[in-house]
Amino acid sequence: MKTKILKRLRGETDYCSGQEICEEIGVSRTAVWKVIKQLKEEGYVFEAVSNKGYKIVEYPDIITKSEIESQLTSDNVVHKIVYFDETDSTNTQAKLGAEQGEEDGTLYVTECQTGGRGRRGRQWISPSGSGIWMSLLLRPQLNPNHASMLTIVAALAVAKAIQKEAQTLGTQVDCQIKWPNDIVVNKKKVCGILTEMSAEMDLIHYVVIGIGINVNTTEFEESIRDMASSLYVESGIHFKRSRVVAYFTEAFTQYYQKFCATQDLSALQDEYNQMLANKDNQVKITDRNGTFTGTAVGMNRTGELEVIKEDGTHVNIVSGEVSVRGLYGYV
Ligand code: BTX
Repeated sequence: MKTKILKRLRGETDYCSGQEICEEIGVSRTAVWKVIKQLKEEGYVFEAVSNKGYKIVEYPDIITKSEIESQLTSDNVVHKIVYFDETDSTNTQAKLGAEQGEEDGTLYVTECQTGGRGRRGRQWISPSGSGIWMSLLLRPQLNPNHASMLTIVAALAVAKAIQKEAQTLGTQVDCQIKWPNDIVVNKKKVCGILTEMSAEMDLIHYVVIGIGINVNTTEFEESIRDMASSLYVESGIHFKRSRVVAYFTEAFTQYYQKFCATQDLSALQDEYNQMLANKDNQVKITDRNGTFTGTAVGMNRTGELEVIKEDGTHVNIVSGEVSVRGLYGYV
């Protein structure tokens, strides 16, 4: 009910009377009044005029269930939000949910993670109040070998969401993707993605795509200060986190549909490569066998990074146990 009332008020530029809301949503005036009281407590600012009704004039920067759900379109891949004020890791919660039968298209979101995880056991620092820490549970009908491409689909959707929110705020952010799935602004990491899967040889039970975005963060721990940043630090503008989440779900829905139609990245490849950091630049590749340098050409339709080595030979780098860096730093 809270989501419905918020959605109704959000869509309105004019005043909306309590009576109208009651009739449209089918609830009592007391119920509407209670929800409006709750919303005020959460930081929504209302203008109320007698005989006209209510209008929201200010939205808080929160990422609660109703704040996000009230912005989702009906054709969205994401149709349910599970919200925590604090949790260990939204990936862990999404996996638990999946094991207990939670549906495809559920997005787990939290204000703060106490055990945020990066890839290969690394830590993801997830303080309260300034970031987006979320995990999308999907049950795709895909060959498990193709699931890692979903990370790329998500990276592209995050980049698009950041650009769209910047546009909404009347600015621009030069957002790039560091292959395969870090989002960078001005060569600094503002987002990381961790995809986990439960599958058999030829059947995916579920995939969890965990996304961490430093949105309005101003302080970074010593250990990541050199390479990490936030959208606020890089643009000087406060981004509305719930809108970034909503834009992400919209972009993800579009890209995911295209990806599922071909089961590869052929329809996304050009857009991805336009945003590829290091494109046509020298990169240093480190894998189990050592390090070599080459020029990054672009991502192919299966998600590999094509690199031309110094001796002119072409190699396709598969994500996983490999690190790609710029010659002089992280990008
Ligand atoms: P990654 O292995 O690429 O990045 C982890 C590395 O990034 C760390 O070792 C550290 O150097 C650096 N780092 C840690 N925290 C941050 C940060 N806040 N900003 C920038 N750099 C940082 C990337 O792994 C995958 C991250 C996924 C995070 C999401 S949040 C929601 C979901 N839940 C969860 O536990 N993980 C995912």
